[in-house]
Amino acid sequence: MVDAAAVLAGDRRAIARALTLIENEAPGAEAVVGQLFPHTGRAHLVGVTGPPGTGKSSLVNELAKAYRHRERPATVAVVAVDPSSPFTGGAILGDRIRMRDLAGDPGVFIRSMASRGSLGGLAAGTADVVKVLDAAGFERILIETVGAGQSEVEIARATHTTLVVEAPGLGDDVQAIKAGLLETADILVVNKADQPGADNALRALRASLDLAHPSARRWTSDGHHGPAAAAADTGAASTAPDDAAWAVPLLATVAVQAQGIEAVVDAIERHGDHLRATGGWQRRERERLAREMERRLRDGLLAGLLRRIGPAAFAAALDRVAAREVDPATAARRLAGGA
Ligand SMILES: Nc1nc2c(ncn2[C@@H]2O[C@H](COP(=O)(O)OP(=O)(O)OP(=O)(O)O)[C@@H](O)[C@H]2O)c(=O)[nH]1
Ligand SMILES: [Mg+2]
Repeated sequence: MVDAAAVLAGDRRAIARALTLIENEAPGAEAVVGQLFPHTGRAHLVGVTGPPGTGKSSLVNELAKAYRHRERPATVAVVAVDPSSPFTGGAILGDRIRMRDLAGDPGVFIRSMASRGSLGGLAAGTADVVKVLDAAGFERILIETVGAGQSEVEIARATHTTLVVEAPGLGDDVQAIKAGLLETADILVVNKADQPGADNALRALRASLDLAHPSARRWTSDGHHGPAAAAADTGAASTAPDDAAWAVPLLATVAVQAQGIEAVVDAIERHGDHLRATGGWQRRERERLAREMERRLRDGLLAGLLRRIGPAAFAAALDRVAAREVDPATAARRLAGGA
């Protein structure tokens, strides 16, 4: 039994139990999330995504530390989503070891999620895990996903702020990576700035940013707003899409030496302020919830339909498709229509 009141009070064991329930897709998980949901909506959700090995976990670790050491510390939850490795997999184990210096701090909660079943299940599970941590009162929730597939990018995007982490030396396919990820970035970080090629990576990304966001002005080097953002701050652009006025900051970090971390924290906070000032916060909130409802409708409809059709009828239809007697669209339509 999970005590929702204990979760709301921030009881770590109750939180852990609720998360396990969700991860196991256990009966009762939905009821707990339902009880907690009215208490959600306060946390600033930050997605951290990027190609494998760019230093996302190291950066998240440093960000969490930085939040704890601020003048007014914020409580932080970290959710590491790893669709590829099983629960005891090396990557997550490595993450756990790296996170050790945060252990024992009641203002930090770290949870790794691995996929048991489908990626869709992972997205649903992550959304619910985030709700629990939000209800438990964590003020910032950092969600790390490897930006390799659509589903992982979707998880990172289902946040208020998306941070894309790149690293030098990814070679010439730097363009290809950008194509999917760059438009989703609210903040772009080149980590491993101590490595050769960092300047090139920064230059290339700056150029790509200018292409991806042609109307946006870069943050000037002294950190002041460009004119577009300034207009938004005065409320003059309050009806404009929030993203148009936000100039994506491009920042360099060395996560393993804790360099450049404060600037990233500042950018995250500034982006949160920007969203609140422009109505973007509510807009992203609605988008996120709409996507979740759509996903649950889709999953529910599909599951119901497959149940109704039954595995035998599905297999029979598949046989005919495989034999090229029927095309997949026609077969699917007939199955759906019961014909
Ligand atoms: N030189 C250098 N190495 C770094 C830096 N940040 C991380 N690393 C190293 O890069 C490797 C990968 O770091 P992770 O933090 O695990 O990267 P990740 O993006 O979380 O990796 P995945 O989750 O597997 O995609 C580790 O060996 C880190 O020690 C950095 O700023 N400079
Ligand atoms: Mg990682």
